Amino acid sequence: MKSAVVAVVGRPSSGKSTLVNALCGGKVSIVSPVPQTTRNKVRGILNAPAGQLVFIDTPGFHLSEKKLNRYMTDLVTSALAEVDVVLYVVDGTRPAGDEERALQAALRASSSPRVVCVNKSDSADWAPALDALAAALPPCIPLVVSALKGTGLAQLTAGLFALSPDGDQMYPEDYYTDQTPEFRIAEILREKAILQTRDEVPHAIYVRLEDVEMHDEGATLWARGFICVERESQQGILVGRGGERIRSIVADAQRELAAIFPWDVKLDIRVKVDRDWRKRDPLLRKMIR
Ligand SMILES: Nc1nc2c(ncn2[C@@H]2O[C@H](COP(=O)(O)OP(=O)(O)OP(=O)(O)O)[C@@H](O)[C@H]2O)c(=O)[nH]1
Ligand SMILES: [Mg+2]
Repeated sequence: MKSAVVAVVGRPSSGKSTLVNALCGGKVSIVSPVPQTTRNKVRGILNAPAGQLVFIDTPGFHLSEKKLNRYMTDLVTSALAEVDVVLYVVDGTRPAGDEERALQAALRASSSPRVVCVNKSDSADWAPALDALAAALPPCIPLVVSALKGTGLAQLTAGLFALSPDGDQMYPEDYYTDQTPEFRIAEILREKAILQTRDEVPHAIYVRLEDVEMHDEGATLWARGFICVERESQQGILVGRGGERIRSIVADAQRELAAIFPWDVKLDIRVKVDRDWRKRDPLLRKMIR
């Protein structure tokens, strides 16, 4: 049996989380068109006859002096150092810029074996990305996948197992993630809030749950907490006219969570201002890991 921890890295919005979800056969990590959606090391598990792969989805590698981004980039760098195999995901629809080159430099410095894939092969012209990659990271032969359509995944999995050491499985076979219910509730709420807002608002959101309890003799999972934003104007947007938007966000989240968990899910969520939270080290240290 093969067994490996695989760090999934790439620029923001290259499709890392979509790919991890497709590989693990369940919703492991939240997805949106907004860059910097993933903020944590999110684990997803793939069980196959060949063995077990534990994926660590990571935040998009983004060069920025902002505190939150620095914490997230450090997380990517630390993930590169602690895994058996690296899966580098390139967005085939976008030309490589300084950021892609900086990440490639970090990959060249890492001693972990890697698989490179060009994603989004279902759209646009991705062939130039292949040549650029082969030149930047020799001797790699990039694989071509579409995380959205699920194509190329068998070759990708085979390539990862080929580089994986022998070993016992790290998680029971029926697990596809090791996340706590609290983390999954907070993340899915954040995804629904991101999907219903625009511009700077998605980046200003975080979710803080105060209580998570079982009710109705174990039939209902109940959670109370806050969607936090940085300013009153953002609070107004998230609440919406007469509370319309927050109700819609909570309804979307409850629907998805009820499909994930074997319980009915009830959320009691308010919108709150936590001014300049993205500049506070103690909060970021707790949140970004
Ligand atoms: N056309 C196409 N779109 C894709 C594919 N994979 C992902 N996307 C889209 O790309 C956007 C970003 O996807 P994510 O999976 O959130 O990307 P990510 O790399 O995890 O992004 P960050 O967490 O922000 O770094 C979403 O709108 C996805 O639907 C693909 O194979 N084809
Ligand atoms: Mg992501």
